[in-house]
Amino acid sequence: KTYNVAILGSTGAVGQEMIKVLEERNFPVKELRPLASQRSVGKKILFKGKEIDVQLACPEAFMGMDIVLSAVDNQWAKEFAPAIIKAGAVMIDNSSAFRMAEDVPLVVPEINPEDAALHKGIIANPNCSTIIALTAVNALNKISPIKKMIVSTYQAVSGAGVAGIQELNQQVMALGHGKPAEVNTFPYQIAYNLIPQIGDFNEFGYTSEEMKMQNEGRKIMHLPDLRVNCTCVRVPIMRSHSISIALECEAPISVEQAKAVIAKAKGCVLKDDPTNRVYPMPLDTSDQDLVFVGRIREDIASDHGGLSLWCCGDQVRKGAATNAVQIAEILIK
Ligand code: 2RA
Repeated sequence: KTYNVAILGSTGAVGQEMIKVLEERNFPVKELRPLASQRSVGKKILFKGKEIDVQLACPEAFMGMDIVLSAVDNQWAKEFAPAIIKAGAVMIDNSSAFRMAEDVPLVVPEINPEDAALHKGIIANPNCSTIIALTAVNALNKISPIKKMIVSTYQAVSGAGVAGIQELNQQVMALGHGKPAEVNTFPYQIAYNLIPQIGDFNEFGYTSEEMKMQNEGRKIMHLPDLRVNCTCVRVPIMRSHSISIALECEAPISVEQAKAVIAKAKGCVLKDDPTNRVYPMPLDTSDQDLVFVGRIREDIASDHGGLSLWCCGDQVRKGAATNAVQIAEILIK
């Protein structure tokens, strides 16, 4: 059986990667319909060696589609969701618009694939840093439910799309030639800098990005009492997010056991031999789908047998496009 698949936001960083991943994973596509805003209409995308015209994203554009991979912002996701459902397609949405909605499953295929079947027309793709962090700790959660995580994220500029990537490139080039850096996408210059703000702050001093780790983690892992203290930082890295995690489970897990289960965990690669300088680094995880995990050690500040670890994963792929295509693969099984 083959399927008609629309890519909503087909010219953005994630939309382009979705098309690439569909081809790489040989997803059974009958018709690929790349959709975008007016300014991109007429552009061509390449799929399986054929050039396909980008069409205007409008309600009628979803007619005849079986699956819509959506890589647009919250406003457009909300705008088009009714038409997508009315057309009888399933929307796999990368925005945060529907992630916490009661009747919308939030799915990381390695963690809670069974939730996908509960959809009522929309399945939400979790936030990129949530996907990467939870994929890394999933094997530990299976041994003993995670109670608490202290997380720091080091998020690539690709999280802000093509504009973020272009901004870092422009700044590095300009500054290298004694010219001024242009600052548009991020609050401050990102080249040679770290910005401890992604999203808006709430009344407790946490950003919307930081609250996602707890809110989405609770839903994906079915841990309603999970507590997460997250600090999200934008770093001058192109594509991979890096994440530091200190966690406590209901029962202590030894470092040896943690390494053994993570080495076999779906979606993970254990890169943990620090005395030989073997540990995850963002340059190593770009352009592939696995989450590299290392620096696994006892948390010496924990009174409850906690562990610390470090992980890296490609934000555009496993953090967005590949996770969405994996959800589509669950749907057609
Ligand atoms: C970011 N997670 O990194 C957000 C959206 N991709 O900017």
